[in-house]
Amino acid sequence: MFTKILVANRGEIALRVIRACREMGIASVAVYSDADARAPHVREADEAVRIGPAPSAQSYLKGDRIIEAAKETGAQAIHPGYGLLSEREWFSKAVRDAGLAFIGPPPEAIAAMGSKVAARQLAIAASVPVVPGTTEALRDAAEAEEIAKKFGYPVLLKAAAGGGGKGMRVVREASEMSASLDAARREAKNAFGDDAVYVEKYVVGPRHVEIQVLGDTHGNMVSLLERECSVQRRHQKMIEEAPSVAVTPELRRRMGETAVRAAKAAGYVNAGTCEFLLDRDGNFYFLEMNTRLQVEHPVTEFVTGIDLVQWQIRVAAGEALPFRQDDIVPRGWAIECRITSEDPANGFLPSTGTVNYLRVPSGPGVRWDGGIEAGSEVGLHYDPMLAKLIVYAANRELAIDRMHRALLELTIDGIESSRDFHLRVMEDEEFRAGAIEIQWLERRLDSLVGRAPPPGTARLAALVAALIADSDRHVPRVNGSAANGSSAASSATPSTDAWTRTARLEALR
Ligand code: MV4
Repeated sequence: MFTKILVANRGEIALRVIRACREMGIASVAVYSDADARAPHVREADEAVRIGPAPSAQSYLKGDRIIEAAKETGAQAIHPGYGLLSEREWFSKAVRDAGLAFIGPPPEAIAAMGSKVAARQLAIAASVPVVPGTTEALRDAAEAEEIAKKFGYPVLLKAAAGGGGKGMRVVREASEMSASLDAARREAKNAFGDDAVYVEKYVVGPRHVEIQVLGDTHGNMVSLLERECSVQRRHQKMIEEAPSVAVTPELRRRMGETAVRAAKAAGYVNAGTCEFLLDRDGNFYFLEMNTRLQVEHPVTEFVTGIDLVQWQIRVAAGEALPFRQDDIVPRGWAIECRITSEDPANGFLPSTGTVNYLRVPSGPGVRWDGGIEAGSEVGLHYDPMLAKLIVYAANRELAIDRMHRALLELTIDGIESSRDFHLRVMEDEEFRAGAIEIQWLERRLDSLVGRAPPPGTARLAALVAALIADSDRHVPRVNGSAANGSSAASSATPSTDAWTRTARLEALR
């Protein structure tokens, strides 16, 4: 086993990896930019190395500098976390070439899944179901119309070099094809420098369900079951859960086998995730594979009882997985809310400032994976995700109630956050019924963040009522009656001193 690991990341995921190292008796090395000199991950690691100025391009993306830091400190392995260098084929290779272990997949597996079209072709070759369509670049609108006629409208034009939804266009009838193809081509060219576009049948109203896989260097690969990630906005996930209300034991088995087959076809080792669309009839289609540890891995850890980061480390050190597929059974329900420094009431505008007060939820079944503390500066250099709040309970209803309670315990002062938005979702009848799909959040956003009264409504409403009654009592009297004419009602209100009024105002704020 390794005795020292360098963590090539920041924020909550760096802390997550450092915690796993500490539990395993492995020393950890943090790296940091100037903006993070006093960040929690730097303090919690056993050692820390400064790698450059605040911008990621001059610090956390400097792979060579990070590999150098690993050698200087005597680390034998590098954990890349997610984002940043985690899915760069060259970095996985450079780490290996430096004689260090990359705690993630080999460069060949990253390359095999890196291009969406290559992944689609690999899936087809491995009899993994994909959405019906082509993989060849379309020549012109006439060809596109011919193919669309075969599959039936609506169809979806996708950029061959694509990802993140760029260069995607839904085409509902033949008359729209020519203009949509031009638009998709233009967008693809701008985003990827490649205007190749292909066509798929458009899946209407699907869920985004993904399967976690874990493989070792001895040829063992297991499915660690599904996560439901449909609650997303502009391809940014907001809430994830495990298991999925839409997945039966039989579907779980088939999706798991399929994901393992896709991963094996790519020569995959370590933790990875196969993304699927699951349609209303229970058909599933492979979309792509994420060749990293994902943000939402904790929900899988809760329902499987398996520590994914510890197993990533063991697998990278050459250990064989001790569990068989039959051992992996979901137990209970887990939900994760991403706490971001975005203002839901303002179109999710990024918010910056100093966290001057932080109250972190705790109690039964609550896990806080955070990267901030009181005093943290939140700027625009890095991802707006501040923390993840994850809860675990016996079933979905109890998990939602528990998440609601945990969110009520959360206070972040100094910056706007997604906290109130998550409270609203936990109170939402459709969400509680599990009636979610990939368009659900964007369809419901206005009613969730609109002018409706704020969450925790009953208690707040009582406070507002008390305040109004109170202010009535203190309205200057004109001609012996309250200026607003409410003297009869207010005279029944018990008197309240200035200190209590201030406290109530604070609570409201
Ligand atoms: C689709 C689709 C419907 N039909 N393909 C979006 C990003 C890219 N990775 C694949 N995406 C989609 N492909 C067909 N044939 C709908 C989406 C999609 C989506 C997929 C997963 C999670 C969120 C999404 C949000 C919008 C669209």
